[in-house]
Amino acid sequence: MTERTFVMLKPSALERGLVGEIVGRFERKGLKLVTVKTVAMTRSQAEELYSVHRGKHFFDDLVSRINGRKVVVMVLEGRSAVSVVRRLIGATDPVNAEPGTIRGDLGLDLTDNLVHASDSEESFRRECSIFFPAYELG
Ligand code: 3AN
Repeated sequence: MTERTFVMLKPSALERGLVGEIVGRFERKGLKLVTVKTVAMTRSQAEELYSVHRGKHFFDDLVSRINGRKVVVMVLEGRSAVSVVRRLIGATDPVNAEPGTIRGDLGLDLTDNLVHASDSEESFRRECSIFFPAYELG
């Protein structure tokens, strides 16, 4: 089923010059870029994006490490895009991420693990609306 998913490249992906490498992997897999932009993350956007983790021990660190920094946000489209992107990204902790995945090949830090991607259709709708007004989604 063709679906859409939301992806955010974390600040380290921009700082390390890995945007092309990561977006290239999504494109080579066959996913289509619906829209993409760079934004300076606000605290309220970060808190909303990570709202499911509020109360966890790493929540404050997660938000403060991204607040005010530049990220790339995008919407990708394709067959089973939500699960396909999650598999391309790999396990949350790059130590456990399989070689061949983005986190497995390109990162080591747990909090700053390069990429965020929606884990369900419901998360996609909520996360996408934090960064994109409907008219930008075509
Ligand atoms: P994923 O990004 O693989 O969906 P989630 O949703 O469990 O993983 O976690 C969201 C983000 O929170 C992760 N990308 C990572 O930056 C951070 N995170 C998750 N678990 C931990 C942890 N145990 N310690 C520090 N940061 C964590």
